[in-house]
Amino acid sequence: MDNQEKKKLLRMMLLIRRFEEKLVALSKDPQKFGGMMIVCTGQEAVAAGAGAALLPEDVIVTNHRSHGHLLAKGAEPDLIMAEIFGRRTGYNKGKSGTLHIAAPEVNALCTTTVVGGGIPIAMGTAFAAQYMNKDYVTVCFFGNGASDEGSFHEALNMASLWNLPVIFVCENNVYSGAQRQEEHTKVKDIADRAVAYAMRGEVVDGNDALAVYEAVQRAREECLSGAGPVLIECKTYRWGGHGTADMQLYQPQEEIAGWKEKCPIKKLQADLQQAGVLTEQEFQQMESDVEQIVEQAVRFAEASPWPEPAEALEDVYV
Ligand SMILES: Cc1ncc(C[n+]2csc(CCOP(=O)(O)OP(=O)(O)O)c2C)c(N)n1
Repeated sequence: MDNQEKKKLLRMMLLIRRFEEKLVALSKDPQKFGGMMIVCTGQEAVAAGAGAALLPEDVIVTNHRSHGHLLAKGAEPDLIMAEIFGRRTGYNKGKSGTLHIAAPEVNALCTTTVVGGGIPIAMGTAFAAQYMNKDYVTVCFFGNGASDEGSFHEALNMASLWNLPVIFVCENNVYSGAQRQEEHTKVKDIADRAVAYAMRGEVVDGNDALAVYEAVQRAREECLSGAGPVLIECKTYRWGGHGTADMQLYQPQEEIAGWKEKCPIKKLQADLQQAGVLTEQEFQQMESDVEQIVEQAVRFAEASPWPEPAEALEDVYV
């Protein structure tokens, strides 16, 4: 990755951070949308690093913590925000809201909140690529909790059996809802589960955007050469609760503070500044650019029309 691309990576993490912070603020105002928001604050390096390693034709399948994945895949902040606001101009005409956004324009095919539900779907899109002889990979994002679901094991087994071009990216943020990892499995590294399916597994520092980028890029090459699939476990941390309604009583304050010290944005910013690649002024410009993008997205969403009730009957199968 050259220096310009590294700066883009940092900018993407900042955009995700500000986008999510805005949603948290808006969710406290019942006049806006007054519901629970599920955000990825603290985990930005996974979305940004993986997104930077992908090409437009690559597909992503994501889960309930999806906004960062969508932004990093190139989805438009305005259209994501309008969708979250339930407006007709949103990616799914206001029918998805925050939790089911699909942006086929950028091959973000599916957000599913069924924990583990996206994993077999990703296997399916990878099978389609292989069957149609197309050179794209599928990246599936899911949490550590999802790796306990039957769907994870069935999909990994079949993906391995058929050498499918799919990269399973487990975002291990320590928790699943209010449960810590050790309360739901004895397995320490989710990446070890790859061994059971004769697949390559790798643990990556999920707060190091460059490390995630390199791991996903490597896995992408393997997949395209027919040596996939790959399971990548990104060790990271969820700074907030499961959602904004969660009071985080089960998350020790010192644990949160310790992980904030390892902020993925601060890390890359410091690395680039120390290397003389980024000036303080450039960083501040980046901050102000992404803040404007987020403010513009909110303005766009708020100015957009609501769908008409009859539109609920459009775009349905039956
Ligand atoms: C099949 C299923 N079971 C339970 C839930 C409720 N639920 C939503 S998110 C969540 C926690 C998922 O944890 P993890 O997969 O680790 O992802 P994280 O939220 O930590 O990103 C649960 C249990 C669900 N949506 N689907």
